[in-house]
Amino acid sequence: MAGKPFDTITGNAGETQQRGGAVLTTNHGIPVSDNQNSLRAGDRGPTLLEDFLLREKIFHFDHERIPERIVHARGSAAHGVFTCTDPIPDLTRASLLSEKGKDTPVFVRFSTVAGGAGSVDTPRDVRGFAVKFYTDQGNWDLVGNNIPVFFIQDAIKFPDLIHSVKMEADRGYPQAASAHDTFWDFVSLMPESLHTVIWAMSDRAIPRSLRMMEGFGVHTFKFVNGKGETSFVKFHWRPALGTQSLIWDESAKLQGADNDYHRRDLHEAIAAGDYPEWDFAVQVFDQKLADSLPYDVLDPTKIVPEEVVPLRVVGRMVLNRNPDNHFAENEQAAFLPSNIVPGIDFSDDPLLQGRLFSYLDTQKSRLGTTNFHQIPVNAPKCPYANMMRDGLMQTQVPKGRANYEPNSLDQAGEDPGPRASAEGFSTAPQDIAGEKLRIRAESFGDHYSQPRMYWRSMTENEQAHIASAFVFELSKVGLDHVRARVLSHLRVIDGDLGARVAKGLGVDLPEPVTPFREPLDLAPSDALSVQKNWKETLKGRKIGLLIAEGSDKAGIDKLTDTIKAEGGSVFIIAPKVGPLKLKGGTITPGGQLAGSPSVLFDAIAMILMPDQADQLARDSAAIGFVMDAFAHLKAIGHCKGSGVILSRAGIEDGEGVGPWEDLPETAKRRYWAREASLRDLA
Ligand code: HDD
Repeated sequence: MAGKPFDTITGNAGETQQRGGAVLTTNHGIPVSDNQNSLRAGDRGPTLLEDFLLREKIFHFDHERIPERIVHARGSAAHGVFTCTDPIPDLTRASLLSEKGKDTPVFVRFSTVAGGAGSVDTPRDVRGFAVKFYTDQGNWDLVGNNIPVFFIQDAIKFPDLIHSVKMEADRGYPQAASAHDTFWDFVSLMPESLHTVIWAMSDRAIPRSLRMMEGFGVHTFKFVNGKGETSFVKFHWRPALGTQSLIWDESAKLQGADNDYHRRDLHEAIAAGDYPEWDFAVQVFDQKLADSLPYDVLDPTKIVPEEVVPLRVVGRMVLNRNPDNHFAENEQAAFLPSNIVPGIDFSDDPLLQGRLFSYLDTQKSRLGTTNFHQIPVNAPKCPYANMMRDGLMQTQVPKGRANYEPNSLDQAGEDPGPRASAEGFSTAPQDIAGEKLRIRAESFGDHYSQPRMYWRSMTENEQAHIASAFVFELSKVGLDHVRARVLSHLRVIDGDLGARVAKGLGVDLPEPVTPFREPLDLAPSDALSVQKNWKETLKGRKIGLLIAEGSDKAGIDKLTDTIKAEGGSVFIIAPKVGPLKLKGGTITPGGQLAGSPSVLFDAIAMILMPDQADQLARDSAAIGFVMDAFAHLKAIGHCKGSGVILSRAGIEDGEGVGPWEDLPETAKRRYWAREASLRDLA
């Protein structure tokens, strides 16, 4: 029997090419008649060099990638708006903080530090928190992290730090992991890193969501008001959903279940209108207070606890728009700590001073041109003009003769071009005297008091997570002397910490190092603990609901509606992904059980008919679903029928495990106390 005619354009029997949308053209606007076939000599002959359509398309594709960022390569981004809620013109003349209700557009990029652009979202790592404020006085980039301190005190050590944490030089692994010899070798020899390291070993380094991270400007900056008076300031972002973290086993399993866990979560939340929000707070203090502290506020390995200098909330940021294009916006975004606006100024923090050079320099090698500021995501939204001209990829067409200054072309009646103004950025005057030296200030010399304060501010469960993270990481260290040197530092931070990590590794505790300064017992700060500040809410939380054929639709609807009413979301999972006949209707599930493990959710529920539950009780995906939820300290809601799955997994009713009707309440928490009975933490 003869088939349909063969289509010489698509190569499909009987299919004609789909047409619609705008006319496809070359990059030079020439309309294209065939985007499926290259130009050949004869229907089976060689391709012709004259095929400019083929060559242009392949040429462009061959050059699609640009160098990824040397650090923070993997990032997720969003647009939004910053609103001033409490103006502080007495402290700063920055216009974005000058008027209540004043809106400033922002672009934010969150990132991991160590992994490449294609690495997973949930390794143990510091997270970047970079905000570009497009203010009416130019762009202010607050390029911070989700941890308020940094590993090193001087920018000259940055390449060494990053080389040590990234893939080892000879073998090219591990990717996106600090658990290897070279990182811990560096740490053990650089005790200034210990404060950031203890944060990185805490649950802060495995955030549940980018929406649930605090952000910090890290360095001490300066505010300058209209009278030229200065004060010190530290910047903080506080997530409206509260700070929430994963636990280690969960984050490791997420690396298999969904490489894009954080990126997807951010994108989906914004697409659903569930806009992520942060309060913007400042800690402002003067030189007198700085002088009274037992550490140096110019040292980026130190925080100023909020019990010492309280936070003042001055604004709110809402992220309300996903990027239209990942490359154009996220990949080409260029953040520069040197982008600062009148009213804000740098401090002498030596790490910050080094950063002021590095970021501008890096953009040239990544984006290839000094005109990277003209890329839409980087361009100011206020007018900008100067005498800088030309360069690769210049897209602006300045008019007139004046491209130098001073000039007197105004006297000839021509446009003389832009001029500096007294309102412009001016550096706050500061007395500086001293010898020219390469030296580390003695006031930067205490590396143990603040890690000790951090350790002592944690809950018991958080301490167990920290000690276990040290055990995990050091268990991957093959060099005994490196491991021993780390332990000799840990016991100075706190005897209990050192002993627990040594015990967890099954090694002897070495002699302590002798610190330059005897550590102080600083007062613990409750604000540092994630668990002590947990927000009991369903907002932003995602419940995985396992159903199967015949499940009760009324129950499913009731649970879904209650959770949604409180700001949570429900994802329906079933053994098969096609439409499902239920008691009382049909539902098309969001995911199949094997591809929707419980690590993807904050809590789970099961509404199943007994025969379906019996069948699932023989399926390892269903057993794994409940076992992991239990092991990850999540709430589990079940119906009578689904009890058989729980008993097969050895799970009994108890705190957080009970009838599905209780789930809207129980799903607001994690059950930390359950953990001691589940795994041997250090
Ligand atoms: Fe950095 C990127 C944050 C110290 C050199 N850094 C980068 C990003 C963040 C941070 C969030 C990603 C920005 C984006 O999303 O595009 N960096 C920090 C913080 C630091 C810090 C909070 C300490 C307080 N960085 C630091 C030092 C140096 C750099 C000391 C070099 C001397 N950082 C860079 C860089 C990057 C960068 C190599 C890579 C890509 C880029 O700048 O644009 O220049």
